[in-house]
Amino acid sequence: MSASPVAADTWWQEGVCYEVFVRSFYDSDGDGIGDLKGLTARLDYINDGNPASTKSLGASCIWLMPIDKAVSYHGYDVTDYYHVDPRYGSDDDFRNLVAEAHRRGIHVIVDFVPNHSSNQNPWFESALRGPGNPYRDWYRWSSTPRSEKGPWGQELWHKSPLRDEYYYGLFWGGMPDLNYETPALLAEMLKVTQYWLTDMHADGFRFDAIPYLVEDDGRIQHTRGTHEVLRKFRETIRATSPGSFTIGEMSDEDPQILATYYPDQLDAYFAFGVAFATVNAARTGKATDFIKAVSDANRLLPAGRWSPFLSNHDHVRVMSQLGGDVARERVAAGAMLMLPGMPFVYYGEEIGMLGVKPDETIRNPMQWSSAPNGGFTSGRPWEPLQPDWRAKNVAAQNADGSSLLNHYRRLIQLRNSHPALRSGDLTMVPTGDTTGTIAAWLRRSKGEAFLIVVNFGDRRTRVPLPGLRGILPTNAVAPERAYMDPQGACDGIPMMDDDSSEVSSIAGRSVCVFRLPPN
Ligand SMILES: [Ca+2]
Repeated sequence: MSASPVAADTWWQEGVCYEVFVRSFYDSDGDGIGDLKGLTARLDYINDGNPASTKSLGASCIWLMPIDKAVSYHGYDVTDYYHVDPRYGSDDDFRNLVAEAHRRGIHVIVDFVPNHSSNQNPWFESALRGPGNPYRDWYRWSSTPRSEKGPWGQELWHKSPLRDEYYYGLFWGGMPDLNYETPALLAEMLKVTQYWLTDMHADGFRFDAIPYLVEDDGRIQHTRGTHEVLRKFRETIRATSPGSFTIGEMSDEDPQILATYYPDQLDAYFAFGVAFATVNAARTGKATDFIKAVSDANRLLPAGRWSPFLSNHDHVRVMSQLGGDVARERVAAGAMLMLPGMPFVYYGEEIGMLGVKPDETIRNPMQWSSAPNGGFTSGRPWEPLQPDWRAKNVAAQNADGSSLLNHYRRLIQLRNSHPALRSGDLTMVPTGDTTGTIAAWLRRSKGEAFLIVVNFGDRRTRVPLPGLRGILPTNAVAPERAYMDPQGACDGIPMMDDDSSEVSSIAGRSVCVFRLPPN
């Protein structure tokens, strides 16, 4: 069982990506704020470059939440799209991070915030002064108050602090929307993406809030103009750096809406519907909605171009959603990491970090060890750590072979080691399960197939697999167990040579992966 190398132009179809909030990952200089040098120092944790390593997570991609110069702590209100925020380091610190990441087989994608800038961006400060000023048309204006409300009931038009007029800002007054109907603005934002690819050596972008790029006659999301702008971004990015990757945040969980963003816009999108269904299945013990969400995505969206995940920086952390129940998170992670597309793991998820809103407390400093401040900083952390850091941290879970962290490592290593699990296609397998707790699917590539059986419920269950023979053309297959969690979860193995194929039984809250050898 040896790892095959990942081809340069398909890396994003085969790897696992790790979402990092730089501010909270590791602080190199003691000011309490995580920084690029700190992240660089901890790259081996993410991937040490050795495919056989059992000590690193094995991710081949990192997504950095915004690192551009910005006003707020989260960085989604950019004041300068061409430079790294000095709180995180210098532009050269970023280039050095990329070089060090590449040495380990890690690609670096950066958050790109195309929908809006900060109201302290010099472009907006100029535009505020009125018609005739540079950048005026890079934002949208109204001479009269307007009462339309946004998707979550918010005000969309904000009073100018300088003049008797209003500007458009979907999220809030501090983040005025950029106006893509102005050709110069579109050209500038395309240039920003080129700059990060060519001068900063980034490998691609996570596009923030893509449904809202262009407003059209009262419609504020999913407009024709938005799709057109996304096409232009991908064309430019592809032409500039053919091996790069773009993934969009389209957070509506309806796969029919997501389908309108293919085939010719960004490379991939986060599968929010699948993510919510996965965590809900682990929480409720019911597999039905998970099976439906995965089947819908598989049917409606292009293969390998939707990314599974459990939660991100906008959601209550998975472990909190699951009431602190490690067995539930283990089964959620097992299901998620055995799906196709590039899965995303949110930093700290792999050790089961807790966190509920407000946003700052789902983005706490990483819990590295039981040293002061969890080993995150030698100074005073920008935000206190979650209270459980002394017991729950990377060092403690390194020392425990059965920890959640080692479960993530083993799952990712298994995935990385097999083309069928990395990039093979997906076929849901109907089971004879009557408890509604079981999901089963096949991942197949040329000459290799895996059967994944997940029990979201809490009881040991018999799993008849009458659907298997109809899917696999062979009569006699002797599968082998490739992974079980927890140990001993699966009794018996699915036999293919009679009508009663079944996994004799599968323990509650467990994941079983069977390898079906080529015949
Ligand atoms: Ca720092």
